[in-house]
Amino acid sequence: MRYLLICADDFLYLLLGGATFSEDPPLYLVADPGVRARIARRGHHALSGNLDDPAIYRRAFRTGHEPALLSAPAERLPKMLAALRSVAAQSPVLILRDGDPSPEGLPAGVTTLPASAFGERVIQPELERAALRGRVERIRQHFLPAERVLIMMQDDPDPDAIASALALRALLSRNRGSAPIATFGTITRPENRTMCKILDIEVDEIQAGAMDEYDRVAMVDAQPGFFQERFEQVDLVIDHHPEDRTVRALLKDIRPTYGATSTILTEYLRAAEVKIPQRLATALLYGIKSDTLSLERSGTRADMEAFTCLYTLANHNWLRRIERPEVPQEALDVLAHGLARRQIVRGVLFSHLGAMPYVDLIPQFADLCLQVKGVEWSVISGVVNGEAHISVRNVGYVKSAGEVVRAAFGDLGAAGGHRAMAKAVIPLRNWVGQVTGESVRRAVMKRFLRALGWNPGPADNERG
Ligand SMILES: [Mn+2]
Repeated sequence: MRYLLICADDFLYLLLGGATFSEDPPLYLVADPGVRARIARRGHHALSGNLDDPAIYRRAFRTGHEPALLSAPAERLPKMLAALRSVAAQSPVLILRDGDPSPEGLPAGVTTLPASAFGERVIQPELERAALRGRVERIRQHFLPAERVLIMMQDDPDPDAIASALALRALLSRNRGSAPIATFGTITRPENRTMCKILDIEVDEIQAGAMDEYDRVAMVDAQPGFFQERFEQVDLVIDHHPEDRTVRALLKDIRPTYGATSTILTEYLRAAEVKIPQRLATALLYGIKSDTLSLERSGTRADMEAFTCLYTLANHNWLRRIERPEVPQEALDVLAHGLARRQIVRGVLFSHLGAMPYVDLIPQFADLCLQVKGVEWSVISGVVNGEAHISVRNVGYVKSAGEVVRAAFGDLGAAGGHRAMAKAVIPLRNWVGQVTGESVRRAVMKRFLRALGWNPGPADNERG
């Protein structure tokens, strides 16, 4: 279907620069024969004539359903529209209008687009991209002469840090040998280790002294002040945590409003037009997903845009394997036991899985149990390597899971989380009294219900 572009002078032609819109080349309708000739000389289609007269529209419309874009001063619009409508009553019409408020009395089927939309939707993002390109260029120039670059992450790197480090290395066109990704700590969380394994990412565990071997040090998803080790000065900091005022970095980009550092790096790669391979896209997408709980927590517009771009580039099979680790068959027996012994008290589903080797299973089971009809909270506990792990989920419109878990278990060990998910990890030696599977189960229930403000009575106990 061909588009009709209607404007007395060559404004639309200059603005659109020969845009094609659809398979059929567009047709320009202008008032001035000289403008028509100029457009035609450049190989585009144009008609000229009186734009207030139906005659020109009779020549232009083939079906009467062609979309028309119209640009004219407000006072001239009604006549032009009337002439157009007399020929094509059904044509969708878009009016590009100047700064004046929307003209009144426009007939039905007419949509308006303010000229300022070009500024906001086209020019401004491009200016931002140009600024980002400049920033990327400065970073590249600074790192260019270095023989060895160190990319540092926090002590127990999370997916956002790992993905950001990988992206920075790609941005600097370096490899593992010339720019290792490192931490002073170690990756502890199983899903983060799975991420590195599936995406083939090597993270080096180094000592503070090893930093002397590098010509340049960059830091992602962290700032020098977050470390126990002292940094004289680092070359680059890219982060989204609140800024530590003492940051000493030659170059820094700290954006606390962003949900993930991976979003900043995705913007860099796009601005610099670096191809994002599948492995890197999957890492960055997972980085954003895990830091923002799939955009549910502190995800901004920027995070969503990066997410959308990465979503089409990522390998979703790898992502699924990282996010949903395989369940060993023996674990099914643990689950079966837990399901059979579940207790539901006032919408809270409790299940204690006892001593078991699969720490991942506890949060997975907590997710599953929240789907049970009538359940608003799921509280799943298990004992792994001498520690009680408690995973809590809720439906989101009740008390904050993080606060309740802190109130219930904060005096015994690490406890905390967010609105809808939280966890506690408690060394068994911290439980008062004799520790048996049964006592952990009962203590979890009692403490949790008390933190919710309920005192469990026998009448509340029901087998779900
Ligand atoms: Mn982060």
